[in-house]
Amino acid sequence: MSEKEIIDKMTMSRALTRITYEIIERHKGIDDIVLVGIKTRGIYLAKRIAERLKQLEGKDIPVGELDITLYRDDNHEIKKEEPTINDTNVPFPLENKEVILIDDVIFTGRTIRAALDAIMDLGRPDKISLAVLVDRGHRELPIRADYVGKNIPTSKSEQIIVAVEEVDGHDGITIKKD
Ligand code: 3GP
Ligand code: 5GP
Ligand code: MG
Repeated sequence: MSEKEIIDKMTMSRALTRITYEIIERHKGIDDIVLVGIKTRGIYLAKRIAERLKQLEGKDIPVGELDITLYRDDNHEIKKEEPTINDTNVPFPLENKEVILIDDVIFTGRTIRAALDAIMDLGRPDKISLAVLVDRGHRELPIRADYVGKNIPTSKSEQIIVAVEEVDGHDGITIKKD
């Protein structure tokens, strides 16, 4: 077992700042944008992007939260794990808005598929985009991120540990190998 820090606090901060600039660049104005973070760490990343949008554009962008947990079906010989929606807190209308979903890591894409279902149940936004801090590969669905902090190729057995100050007491990204 080995753990190696691959992204430090400064690099992580710059990646979030770059994503924020990319969001601004791709929109004529950011008035129609809302952010939805995926629990747990996606929510804190969403809040940081909202802070940067405020600093750069002087606008308060709403931040909602989705809690998606793994639904385990262990009754079958083949273990099935599908992410399902546990809790939703998106206290603003989505009509005529562009939703930017924010997660720390994208892996199979199944969490994002579940998140898209949850958003569709809440309303009909004009558009949904996806921002992730890390794309570690291994997609099992035709889902990709529009904004990517870092592409980090991994093996399936490796794990990416995203630490955020608010939860972990420090910022940084570590790769854990068996
Ligand atoms: P997060 O909620 O901040 O995203 O699922 C609980 C935590 O475990 C997640 O934190 C996630 O970072 C981490 N994690 C690491 N690998 C996996 C994985 O393959 N699936 C899931 N669901 N979580 C993982
Ligand atoms: P999915 O496989 O659905 O794309 O990812 C499942 C959930 O687990 C997502 O919220 C994603 O952020 C998280 N996840 C998957 N792999 C990793 C990983 O290696 N590290 C971390 N930190 N989170 C992961
Ligand atoms: Mg996550």
